[in-house]
Amino acid sequence: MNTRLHQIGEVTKSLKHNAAELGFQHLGIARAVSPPGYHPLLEWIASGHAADMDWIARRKDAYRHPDGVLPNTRSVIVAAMNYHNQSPQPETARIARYAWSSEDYHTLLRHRLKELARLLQTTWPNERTRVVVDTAPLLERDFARLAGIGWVGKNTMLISRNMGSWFFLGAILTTAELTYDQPFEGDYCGTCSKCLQACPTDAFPEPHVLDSNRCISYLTIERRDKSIADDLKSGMGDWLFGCDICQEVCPWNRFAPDNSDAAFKPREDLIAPDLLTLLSVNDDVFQQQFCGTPLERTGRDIIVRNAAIVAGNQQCVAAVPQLTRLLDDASDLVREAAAWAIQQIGTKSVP
Ligand code: B12
Ligand code: SF4
Ligand code: SF4
Repeated sequence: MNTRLHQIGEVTKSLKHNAAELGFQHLGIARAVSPPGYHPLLEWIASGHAADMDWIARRKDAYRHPDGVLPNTRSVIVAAMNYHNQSPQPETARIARYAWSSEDYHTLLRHRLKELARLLQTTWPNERTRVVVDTAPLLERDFARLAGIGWVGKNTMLISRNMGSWFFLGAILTTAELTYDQPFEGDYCGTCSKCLQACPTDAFPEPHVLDSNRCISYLTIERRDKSIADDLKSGMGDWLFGCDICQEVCPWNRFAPDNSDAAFKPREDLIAPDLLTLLSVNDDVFQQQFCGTPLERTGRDIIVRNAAIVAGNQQCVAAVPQLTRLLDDASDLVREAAAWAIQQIGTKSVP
């Protein structure tokens, strides 16, 4: 066999082996092509479904091909890391499962992918690589499908037949050629539509399309400078940060394996956050408590705003003293949410 081809095969094998050692459950490799989801992405943006996430539209040309992220990319290596943990969800405020551990997943995945990329750099020092987790203009789920990891469910999640959908994705783009996996063909959702029916805010205008304006994950994490419409505040229910409903109801997640990796060990105060404590945090306490966690990203004001909305939805009478104090908060988003919550508690407690 030609030496170069042999080397490509060996490096591909080593990448898969090293990925497993680094805690990735699946690593697939796709050719760098213009992704089939590019036109759906443009339609999604044009329909306003990206809401205020302007950073997506601003870079829409770069999504056309991985070259927009790393010029002359030949291969897109996609890795999946399971974050599932069986811990029961509390009766109180809820944080999405992906955010239960002390470390932010962007940092964790980037670090491990960089370690993996070192093999490419040492074998082919003249080739370039770039590690991508979330923030680059790359349709990660589309490339995960092209790399054979799974299919895009009606809830828009990438689903694997072995792992369900409780996993993160990350990618390494490289100018090097590798051995490619077959794209995942087929759609194992069948006639099921549980996720579409279960979404409390009707965020799916149609299967495979999510309107971020209505998604609790967007509302609790990304919507940081505008108020939330009252019907959506009610739809947020107990969700303080993110939302897992369209994954919890998915039959493919029924037997999802756990990840015992110490990096995903959940923190008690994130599995079961205390609403009254959260309503009282100031910036300093927030920083001390949540520095390095996924919650740090939104900052204190947004978490307190969300906590006020949850208190209103739960008609939590015990929260009224804190909510009353929040009527004088420096943040107008917090003041507005506190006023709404007090009104909810008042309205609902009248027989
Ligand atoms: C913006 C964003 C969001 C937005 C918008 C989500 C969305 N559905 O578009 C908001 C804030 C709402 C969000 C929420 C969540 N997110 Co998010 N998010 C992203 C981000 C940064 C970009 C996604 C994007 O480009 N959306 C635009 C749409 C058009 O693209 P898409 O969702 O990939 O859609 C593709 C398919 O739907 C397909 N398609 C379109 N039409 C059709 C039609 C048919 C028939 C078919 C088959 C396919 C198809 O083509 C599209 C383009 O590839 C990605 C990371 C990344 N760079 O990819 C993470 C990412 C998608 N999020 C992730 C996670 C974990 C979540 C949450 C579960 C967090 C939580 N618990 O709260 C929720 C899940 C909500 C949901 N059901 O999607 C993971 C998903 C992992 C997985 N297994 O799929 C990612 C990949 C981050 C990561 N690095 O791990 N997220
Ligand atoms: S994450 Fe929650 S709000 Fe968003 S689409 Fe899924 S069920 Fe609906
Ligand atoms: S709940 Fe059903 S329709 Fe929705 S993603 Fe899972 S299998 Fe597909």
